[in-house]
Amino acid sequence: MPINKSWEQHIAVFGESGSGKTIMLSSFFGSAQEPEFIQQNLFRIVADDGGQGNKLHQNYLGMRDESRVPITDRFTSTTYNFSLKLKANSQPKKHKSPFSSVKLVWHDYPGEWFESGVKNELEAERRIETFRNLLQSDVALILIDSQRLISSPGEENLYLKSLLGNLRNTLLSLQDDIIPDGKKLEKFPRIWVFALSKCDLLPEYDVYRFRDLLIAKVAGEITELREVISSFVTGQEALSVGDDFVLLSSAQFKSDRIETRKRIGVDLMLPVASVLPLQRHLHWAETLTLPGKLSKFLISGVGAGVSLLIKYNNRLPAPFAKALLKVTPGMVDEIANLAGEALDKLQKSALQNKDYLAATIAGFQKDLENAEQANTLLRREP
Ligand SMILES: Nc1nc2c(ncn2[C@@H]2O[C@H](COP(=O)(O)OP(=O)(O)OP(=O)(O)O)[C@@H](O)[C@H]2O)c(=O)[nH]1
Ligand SMILES: [Mg+2]
Repeated sequence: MPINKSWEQHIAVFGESGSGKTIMLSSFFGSAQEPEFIQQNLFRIVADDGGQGNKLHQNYLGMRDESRVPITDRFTSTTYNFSLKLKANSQPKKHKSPFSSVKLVWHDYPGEWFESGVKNELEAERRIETFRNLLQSDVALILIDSQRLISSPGEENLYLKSLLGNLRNTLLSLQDDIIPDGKKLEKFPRIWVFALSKCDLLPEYDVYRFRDLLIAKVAGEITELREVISSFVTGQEALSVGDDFVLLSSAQFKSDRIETRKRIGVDLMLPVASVLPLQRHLHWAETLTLPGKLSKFLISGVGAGVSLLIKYNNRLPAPFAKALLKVTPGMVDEIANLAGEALDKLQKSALQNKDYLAATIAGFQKDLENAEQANTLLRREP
């Protein structure tokens, strides 16, 4: 199996207008420019488009220093390309990473488009184009806005139903353009995570309460959404819609100030975009009877991450590339699901070898574990 030279993970974010998408992105990028982030991590996050990066950073600084929220950017469907630059490139040759780069591509789908549709032909074309682009994502986030839940006490179900109904209808209306010949897709976001945005407004919520709210109010709509999504893809069993939940807050918004340090879940976006699909895809490839091509596809998409983890597992022969070819999905799954002490060991060994990429991936796995322990993330059982 060839190992990708560049490991590129995409994430798609769906949320109605005002649900907090732009601020989350600004908080994600801006906080990564803070000295403490740079000192604590083995990588830096750089925007491929400097102008776009500066704009996000400026948004963040406006919040941090002047308690000012950025002006809304409705209708601007934008893709943001970030590169993870590893700190040192002084790795000994034998530990050189198999990749030249790691990238995160963030697709922002304008909320207006799924609330009120498009206004004209040109916008319709842009919408299809935007949607095609974001199909490269393994993970899609659906934002549920805490503010909207608060403003309709006792009637949360109306908001939730309309949100999920809009998303479902948007997908249906795009179907003929996305798969005109009815030929189903291998590459499509297969993990749809529910995210409670602005969760600082609902401090009494943990991730279990958030899940319970959705199941109690809109279990039927979630099933319908899953049906629509599954009508796009091959291997319908390899799909997670509403099995994972996360709490998000881009900052703590107080009446007189915005505390950008008090973030929840924003720092999980990299692990959610990379390690979550890695584990899930491997598990599917191992346990489901899928068309052979799809199984291969699911593994190859995340092969880059797997190869790093295999490299640090002593039971497998080096070089890791060879190991990857030989390894059975069962073993791969076991490695990708290392937890606790075993994960610490892997991270330590990677650090000793100055393999900062492997150490970073192991760190991401730990971040997911920690968030689960803090009840801000709930992943489905494998
Ligand atoms: N309490 C709180 N408020 C937030 C948070 N994030 C965003 N907000 C508020 O929500 C408003 C809208 O956020 P945006 O990020 O602009 O929303 P959007 O999803 O990008 O909206 P469109 O661009 O119109 O699709 C902001 O002006 C803030 O007042 C958060 O984490 N907590
Ligand atoms: Mg926006």
